[in-house]
Parts: sequence; C-alpha cells; structure tokens
Amino acid sequence: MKTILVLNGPNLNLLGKRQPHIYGHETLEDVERLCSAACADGFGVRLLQSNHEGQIVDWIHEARETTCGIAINAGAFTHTSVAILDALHAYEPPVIEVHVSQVHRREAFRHHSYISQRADGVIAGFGLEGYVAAIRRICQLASDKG
Ligand code: CA2
Repeated sequence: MKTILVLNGPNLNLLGKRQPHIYGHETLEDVERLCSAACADGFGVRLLQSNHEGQIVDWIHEARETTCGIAINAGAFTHTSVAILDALHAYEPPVIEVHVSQVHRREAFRHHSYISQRADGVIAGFGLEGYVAAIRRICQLASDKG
C-alpha cells in the first residue's frame, strides 16, 4: 500500500467548528474520509494536523521515506514559511497545495504562497473537494512513475 500524506497547518483543527461562511461545515474527519474514498487501488492516506511549524517540517522529513506524495494545506504558514518550503524542496514525490477558500479573493497577504514555488499543482476555492482533487492527482502522478 502506498501512503499519501494529507498535511494540515495551523487552526485547521477548527475546520467545521468556526467561520463556516469561509470554511464550510465539514471537519478534518470529513477530509480524511473523503480522501480515503478518493484513493486509487493500492493507495491509502495518513492525515496529520499541527499548529506548530517545526512539527510540520519534521513530518515532511519523515515522509521522504514513507510516502508517495503530499497534499498540503499549510494554513497561514503558506504565506510565511520558508522552512516548510525548504523541507518540501528536499521531498521528491508529488506535492499538491490545497486551500479550502479562494485565497486570491481574500486579503492581499493571502495572495502569496511560498509552498507554490515547490508544488506540482495548486487548488484554491473548491472547499473540501480540493483535497479530493489533490489525492486523485497524486495517485495519477505516483502511478505514472511506477
Ligand atoms: O483556505 C485555506 O484553506 C487556508 O489555507 C486556510 C488558512 C488561511 O490562513 C489561509 O490563508 C487559507 C486558515 C485556516 C484556519 O482554519 C479555520 C477553520 C475554521 C475556523 C477558523 C479557522
């Protein structure tokens, strides 16, 4: 079984519990269920969430040996973290960046992403469907590689 890491950054543990007008009513548990269901045969997901930048960096390092792709919603670290970008540069398999909201229609500080400089694809504004699309794309790219 090949494992895809679904990595979530700060405050995403509150998904479905606050600000539903921006982030909807579904929770991270729903993300995990949808991602598992979206996997092609032979793939599975591991979903992790942390509010701590260093923890996310550590998980990306560990993922180098154990996973075939990362779907990452780095939350606010998207817009600030060179450390997460550097960790992703040291990670070879596919990386897809996901944002639940349409960040480009929001405040200017959300328009720039460090993650995008490494991502093989970027999805924003599709709600939780963005995670599903990311999983499908990673399965496709990881299968093409054999
Ligand atoms: O749209 C996204 O997925 C974001 O990555 C979410 C981040 C935000 O900083 C990015 O600019 C865009 C924030 C995640 C916070 O999630 C919450 C969910 C419910 C209630 C409060 C925060």
